[in-house]
Amino acid sequence: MPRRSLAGLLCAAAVVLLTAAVPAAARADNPIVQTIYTADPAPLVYNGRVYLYTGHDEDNSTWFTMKEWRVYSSADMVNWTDHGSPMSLSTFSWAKSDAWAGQVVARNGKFYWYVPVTSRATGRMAIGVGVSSSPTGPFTDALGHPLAENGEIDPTVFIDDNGQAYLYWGNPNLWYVRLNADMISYSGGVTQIPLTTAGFGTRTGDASRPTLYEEGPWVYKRNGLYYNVFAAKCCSEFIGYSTATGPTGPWTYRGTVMATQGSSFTNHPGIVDFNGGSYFFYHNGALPGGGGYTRSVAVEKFSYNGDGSIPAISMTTTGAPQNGTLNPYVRQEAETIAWSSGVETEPASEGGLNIGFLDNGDYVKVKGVAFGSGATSFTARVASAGAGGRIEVRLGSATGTLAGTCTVPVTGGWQTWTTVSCPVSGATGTRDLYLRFTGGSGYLFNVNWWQFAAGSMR
Ligand code: FUB
Repeated sequence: MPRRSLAGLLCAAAVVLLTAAVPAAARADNPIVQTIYTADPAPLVYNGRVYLYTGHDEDNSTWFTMKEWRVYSSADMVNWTDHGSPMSLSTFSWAKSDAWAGQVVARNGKFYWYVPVTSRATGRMAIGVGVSSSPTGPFTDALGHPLAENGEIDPTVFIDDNGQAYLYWGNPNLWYVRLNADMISYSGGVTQIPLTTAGFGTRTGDASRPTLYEEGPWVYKRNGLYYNVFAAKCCSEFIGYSTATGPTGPWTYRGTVMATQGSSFTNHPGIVDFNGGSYFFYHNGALPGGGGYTRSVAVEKFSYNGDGSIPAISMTTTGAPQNGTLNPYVRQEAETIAWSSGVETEPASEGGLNIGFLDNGDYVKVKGVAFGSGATSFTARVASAGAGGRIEVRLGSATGTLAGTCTVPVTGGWQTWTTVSCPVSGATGTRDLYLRFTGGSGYLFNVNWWQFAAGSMR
């Protein structure tokens, strides 16, 4: 039985096509995830890392066919660790379909994930809440029923300085409730935010929707000003924003954050500050096979203007600059990736994920690896029920300087793990690391983690 699904094969083929189309020197780091299609980014800064919550567009989708949500995290904005899918439609027994755009907020040592799904009982979109004690899950249904249900989507949650939390959502309208401190109930009624042209701009050509507001609100506060960044106009969407002096308005339309671009007719904003920089997350159709229903999340760094306004931001393939470096002398997960070609991820029997479905020539790029005065050996945790093969440790590009080669044996199972080591030389300073997987035909092996050492090999 083939291990890789047809969808997986198509996805991998798409990545290979992209690799062929992009010369090595111009290797891009946007979109953030190359192993699957992702959509609706929702970043959260917690404990020195950025956690990125996304939806998952199924391969070959011709609608927003979405069954699960995914989590990635990074300490440097370029190397992202895949944490898999800690929440899916099956988390909510009352949900039928449509694992669409949500957001996670942290409070009281817990993580609350607000998501829209279609209710099995009513057939309408409703807002559910997942809860976990870890930002990477697993998440469970906090309520066993919707928190709110009015047929509308795209929840965003903001906690004000005084502790009052607000849940906003809506398409075609815009609503909010005041959440209680438990984050899973609310006080007062569901309130509709007036969609005035002063507040949300003027849309032409659609009498039923006079303002630009479409969906995907992202509400936050900066320097005493409240921001509502949202997907505007349809279709194709652009990203616009409004500001207010209070969390419930009145809102004033402030203009465009990201103009329509990027081969997806939707876009979806998420904004955070991290280590002194500001970052704008969005989605587009940049991967091969990508489009309106096969989207990919991406990130750009930006600076607010002096008056607090947001500058116009364009999509790039280079993405945000690296914030710091990566330490190769501690265990690094193989699924920590700046860019990859032909690689997929899956749950590992030893915990976390492993990379797998590796064919000859597939590779992972890890950016800005701080080797310092030099590494002398490379160690990897590997498993193979296939052909086995070699891990080529390369620097600068997938065909760059060969610093070492580790042989991977057949271990008798795709989750039967062993540790291999090999000497390396020339890995000094801060370099982009490429782990290139070579061997015969078919799937070669899986990799769970890797680590370099300095000093003499034992
Ligand atoms: O991903 C499904 C829907 O598409 C989201 O809920 C909207 O924001 C749009 O991105």
